[in-house]
Amino acid sequence: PDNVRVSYGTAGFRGNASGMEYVFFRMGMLAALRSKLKEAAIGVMVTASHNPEHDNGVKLIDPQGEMLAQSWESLATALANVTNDQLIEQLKQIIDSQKIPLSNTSFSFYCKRLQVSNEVVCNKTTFANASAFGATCHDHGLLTTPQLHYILACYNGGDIKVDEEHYYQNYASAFKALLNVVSLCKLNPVTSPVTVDCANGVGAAKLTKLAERIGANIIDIVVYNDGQSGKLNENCGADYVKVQQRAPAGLNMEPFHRYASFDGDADRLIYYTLDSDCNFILLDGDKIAALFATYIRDNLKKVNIEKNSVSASINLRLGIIQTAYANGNSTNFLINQQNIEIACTPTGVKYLHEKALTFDIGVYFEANGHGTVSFSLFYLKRLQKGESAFDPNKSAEERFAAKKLKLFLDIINQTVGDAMCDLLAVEAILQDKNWSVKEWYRIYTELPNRQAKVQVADRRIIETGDAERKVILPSMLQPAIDELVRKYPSGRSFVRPSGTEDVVRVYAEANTQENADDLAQQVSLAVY
Ligand code: NG1
Ligand code: ZN
Repeated sequence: PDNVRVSYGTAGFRGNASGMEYVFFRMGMLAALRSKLKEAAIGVMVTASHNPEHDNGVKLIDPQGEMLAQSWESLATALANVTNDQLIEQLKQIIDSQKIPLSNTSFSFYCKRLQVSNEVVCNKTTFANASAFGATCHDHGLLTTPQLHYILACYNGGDIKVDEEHYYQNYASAFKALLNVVSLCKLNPVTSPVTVDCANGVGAAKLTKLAERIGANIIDIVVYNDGQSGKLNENCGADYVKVQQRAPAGLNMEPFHRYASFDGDADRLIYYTLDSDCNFILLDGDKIAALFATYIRDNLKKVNIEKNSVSASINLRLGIIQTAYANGNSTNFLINQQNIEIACTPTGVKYLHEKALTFDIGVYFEANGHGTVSFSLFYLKRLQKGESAFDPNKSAEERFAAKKLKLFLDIINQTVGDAMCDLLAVEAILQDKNWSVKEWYRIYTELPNRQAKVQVADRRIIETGDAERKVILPSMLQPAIDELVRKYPSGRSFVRPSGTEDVVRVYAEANTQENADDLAQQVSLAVY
């Protein structure tokens, strides 16, 4: 349409579903071209993640299950924005500039979003058009986003028969194997139910299947918001719970029970509970990252891989990658109390993932619950050596720690943040540590914080630097924010244009909730 410009943002294209047909149409073409170039299958995921039901979106997935290469984001944006008259010319430009061998075969995998009125049109358009471009298309129907990443990576890795069932079998057996080792180390393994709000999205049916494969005697998962009565992402789901800092509508919570929420496409996970005074307690991506990293680090210490290795001089690097949204107290806890290396990147999983790969073990989470762990080949080799270097003289504790690290790695979906795998990983760690949610949330206390949105004429005039922690343009804005922040003890605030919504996001934290709310409001006014 005239005067409409879309861009391939933090998570592909997003917008009102009714106006997106041409974007789907063109992404079908682009997927086919990219597949020819990479000589591998490319994924096309149709989802608007945590956004309301009337929205839709589309993103491409690269062969190993990673996000579309950044250099192609601008090609996607250019292709989506040309007029029909310019379309052929634009395609020719892409083919020439990227030297795409048109004679190569191409494959696209795609799967679609649940409960979108024009879903069928969007999907048929993408599908038909990729086919017209010579791609062989595999329709995987409804999947969570991480399931498509997983299936695509397995397929391109040579397992051409991979399907959804393969995903469940893989993670269910990894989880059971880890719990087996965990319960061998203890006399009384604790099991208590976890209630999971699936945001009325695709995750409900998928989690039910995964839980069935594991068995109710091993994990007790109660699915809430399964899509039977409520609307997708409406007053529920990980984003709602995180931003509103309250339970999904209608959920009657009990103190110290474990609750979790997925978002609509099940790539985000957060936990929450009530304390004994019925205060709402959130355990977000920062707390999940802290749990994972300290678990890995503590087991590494027990295994003492370095001692057992051939070249003991090389250290394994463990790092946590955060964004500016990470709570200040989580960063303090990890650096000062746990002595774990921290890196900060701009918002968007692609940046965190890229940074994570620079560590041997990179634990990355956005505060909103999107994250996973990446393990280097070097770490894998060390782990194998650590395991095989064990002789009968080694303690049982050492042997178990090595085994646990290996099995923990197996329940992680390394291609992308995966709510189901992350849930299994949290549940396994809590069981191993004999922790209830209480011990977990007490590892550190979050600074009170607030997120707000400001509608402005053109959010793109805001430019940020220093991993989005500072505003560069307009030049008067950062000094104004600094001045406001100075007024509040433990104050911190930053603003950035959203990559998925037409708003400027404001984040503030301070010593009290009142101050955090106040600071967010003052900064919002400064932006406005
Ligand atoms: P934007 O709209 O760019 O803030 C949001 C999330 C990102 C990421 C993307 C993709 C926040 C503050 N931002 O991006 O972390 O998850 O959506 O879904 O949560
Ligand atoms: Zn999502």
